[in-house]
Amino acid sequence: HNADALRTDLMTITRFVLNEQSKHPESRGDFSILLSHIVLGCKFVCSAVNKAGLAKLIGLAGETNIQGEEQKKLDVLSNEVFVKALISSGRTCILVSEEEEDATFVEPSKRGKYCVVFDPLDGSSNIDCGVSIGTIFGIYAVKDDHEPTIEDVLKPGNNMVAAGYCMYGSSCTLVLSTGTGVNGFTLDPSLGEFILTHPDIKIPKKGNIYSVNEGNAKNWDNPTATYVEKCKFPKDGSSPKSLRYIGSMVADVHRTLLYGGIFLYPADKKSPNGKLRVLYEVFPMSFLMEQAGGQAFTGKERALDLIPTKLHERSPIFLGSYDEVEEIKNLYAAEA
Ligand code: AHM
Ligand code: MG
Repeated sequence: HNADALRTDLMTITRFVLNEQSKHPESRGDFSILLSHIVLGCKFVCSAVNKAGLAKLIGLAGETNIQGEEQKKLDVLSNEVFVKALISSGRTCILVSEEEEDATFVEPSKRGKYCVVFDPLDGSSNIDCGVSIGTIFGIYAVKDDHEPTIEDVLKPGNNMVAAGYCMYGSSCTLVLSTGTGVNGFTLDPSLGEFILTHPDIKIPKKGNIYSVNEGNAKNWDNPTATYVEKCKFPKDGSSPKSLRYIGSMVADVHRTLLYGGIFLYPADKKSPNGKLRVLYEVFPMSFLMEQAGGQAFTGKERALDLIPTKLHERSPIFLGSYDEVEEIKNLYAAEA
């Protein structure tokens, strides 16, 4: 591409998805409409996150909102925005949010064929110090030959038709896959539009960065401990890897996707299923990794093959560059 053409012929996320959908003659634009509502939610949360530091200041000055309520917590606010945006799209039937115990079944008059699983604001422990946080989402298509039930969402990640995340960082970046590769869009605040900035993202086959909460090391299982030890003290003469851990999954996965390496939240003796949630953390990120040429493994199986039995189920996860995850898989295989 020549830079000038890009500057005047903007590939917005809407245009991009409409282009993709036009390759499927049966498509009636439902997905594009759903996505535009997700994008609206992301823009709202981005703006709220940017003002989060100031909201404190306003709070100190004794200001409350029109209803006289106290400032809502950002994760609660983000959840409300996404739920409302998704229902009003008229394209959803079931919603599963990290913020809500139960699934939401959309009333028949507003119902559509998609089920959306999401974590509206992941990494919220990072909000108060201004570190990057994000929204994660996955989308399933539900057959319309029956009344939607919880079983419609307890499906392997492999069944997802799309997945993505939006990172509220030094810039606001939305990374999306509809099952034909991965593309990244950056919000141009002056236009209020996400513009294609990272076409066809491929994760490097190998990587020099590992990303894990090493504070849990004393409780790790053997394969995890062996792998991390090898990152630090390689025996084959190669250089040790660098450690990067933000503690915000979207930011850690985003870096892994762009620079290569591995992100792991393994099982440990205290949390035998790790920490991260299958439906709206593990699955969408695993979907993106595979679509970018990487791998995602649970310690037992390919992450996208896992069949969840509960909405908020957790699973250990190892995801990233093909070769790094392959090494982990071999270590677990040797253990078995
Ligand atoms: P949250 O959903 O409560 O925000 O927790 C999820 C976050 C992820 O973003 C991150 O990868 C992980 O928790 C970090 O956990 P830890 O602090 O145990 O390292
Ligand atoms: Mg979360």
